[in-house]
Amino acid sequence: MLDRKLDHGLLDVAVVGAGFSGLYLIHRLTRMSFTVRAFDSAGDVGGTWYWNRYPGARCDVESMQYSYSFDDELQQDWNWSERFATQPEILAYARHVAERFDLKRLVQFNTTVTRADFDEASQSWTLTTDKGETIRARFCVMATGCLSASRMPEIPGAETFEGEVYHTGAWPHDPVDFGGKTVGVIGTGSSAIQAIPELAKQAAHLTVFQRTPNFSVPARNASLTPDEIARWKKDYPALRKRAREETRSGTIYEFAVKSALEATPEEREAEYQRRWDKGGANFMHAYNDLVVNEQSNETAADFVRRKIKEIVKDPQTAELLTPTDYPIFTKRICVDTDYYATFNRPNVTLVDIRRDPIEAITRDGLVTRSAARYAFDALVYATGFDAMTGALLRVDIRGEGGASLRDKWRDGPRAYLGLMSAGFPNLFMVTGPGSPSVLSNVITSIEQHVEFITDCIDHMRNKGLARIDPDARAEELWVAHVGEAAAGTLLPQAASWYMGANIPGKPRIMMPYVGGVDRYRRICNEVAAKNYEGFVFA
Ligand code: N01
Repeated sequence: MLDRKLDHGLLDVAVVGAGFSGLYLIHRLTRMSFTVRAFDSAGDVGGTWYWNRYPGARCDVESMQYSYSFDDELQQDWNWSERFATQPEILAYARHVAERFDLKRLVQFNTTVTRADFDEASQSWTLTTDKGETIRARFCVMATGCLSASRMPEIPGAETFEGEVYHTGAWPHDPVDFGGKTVGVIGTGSSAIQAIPELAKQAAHLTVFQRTPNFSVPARNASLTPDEIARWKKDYPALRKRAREETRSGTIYEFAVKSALEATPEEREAEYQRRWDKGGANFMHAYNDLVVNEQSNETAADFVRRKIKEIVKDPQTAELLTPTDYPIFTKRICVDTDYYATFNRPNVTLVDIRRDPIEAITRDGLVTRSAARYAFDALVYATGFDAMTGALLRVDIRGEGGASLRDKWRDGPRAYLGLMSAGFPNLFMVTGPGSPSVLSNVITSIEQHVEFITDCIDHMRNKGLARIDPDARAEELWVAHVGEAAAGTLLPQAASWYMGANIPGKPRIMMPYVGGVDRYRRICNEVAAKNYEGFVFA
């Protein structure tokens, strides 16, 4: 908790958010002797892992890689128990980091920052919280996360439902008992795909309302053996360096060096099967052109479609679960445990709400356009997030001359390197739109951004500079580059949350930078080396 005896005064840095970005910011800034405070709506550290407590929640990046690399003793001391860590274990890790580096004392929890205003005269930010407090700081860093603003769809009658209501992204802290209950789930994204097999084990009956089927590959999760852990730990620094500097996703996979079209159909089948059996997102690296070449992509999509048919016994259900209208990997690939097989259970029903959309939520369930009625005791919204920009724009950010970031980004987010937006001096974003962020192992990207930002603030202190703002032209060129990079891939073909397509009215623009973590890092390093080229100091 924030030490209340300390007057905030004029802080060097105010940090919004105490997830993995916020924690590392506090750690680095305090070690550089800056005064810093962080603010978070949650009651504890952990960010998205604090909120996403639904049954089955775990990370789809392997735990030996989904962790901080900045402190070798930390990575040597911490032991992950499974190949893919559960949400409780990731949250325990975040708490461990906060305690180990004594970070919690600088976080004010249960506090939502609602406004941030830049003051020209003092070149500083004033943050306003939901408690009516104001905090002044020379720099403001938005460590608000890319997938932290959970989203309820606007369905008529939602407020009339008399049963229990849950959202996967804002799950209660106490375990929910679905035993003997009838349960409805809306959505079939990553969260639903993890939750559905667990809910099906508990519920008397589970009805899944699917609008768009998703591609999912098996996790093949297992306990980590001491040998596996030791193999990683022996070479941790070198492996981390490789992930940071030589991979597009900030994660080490088994990368292929050839196109799917260079392999014979038999070779391809064997390779996809081998990766399917091994489990995890490694599947998507079977060939080096699966996200850029439609024909190659189709070979992988076809393999997964045949798997769905093989696993799901009822042919009609299998067909409904099979994605056909977007390339595989253009939406975030899901990684599951028994997702498709769950539809073989007698207590699970799949309802196609693309053909027959939900008309309204009712007192005891929902009704579709064709007047089909479904009743349940509990309704689970697995309807995702206002990704990348949602959490940022929930704060009313006012830059130079009182201009609003919401207005500036009305037609889509614009930021130089995904780090700062012109007209909003001294305001940084961690994993902001236009950076690799959600297309990478996000902890790798967080570390790179936090290091860039803190080094930049330190550079300003050393040079006696009070203000930094991206040059409008540099920003324009970067936004164009982000768009061109996306256009060279198949990613814009899907109506994904990467494109803002899950939020009615949100501009359709590829928000993350697809150029890769390795390339992006080199660009940022060059920018810094050239005296922060593209930024204007005063
Ligand atoms: O959210 P989503 P998510 N009526 O947006 C449906 C990360 N994550 O929480 O596709 C009916 O993917 C929507 O349908 P459609 C991961 O990066 C990671 O599942 O819009 N349905 C879709 O099926 C992931 O990609 C992990 O047609 C509606 C679903 O709800 C990201 O978070 C685990 C609807 C939303 O899927 C988001 O995943 C979990 C409506 N009005 C999440 N509105 C791991 O690390 C939405 N839907 C493993």
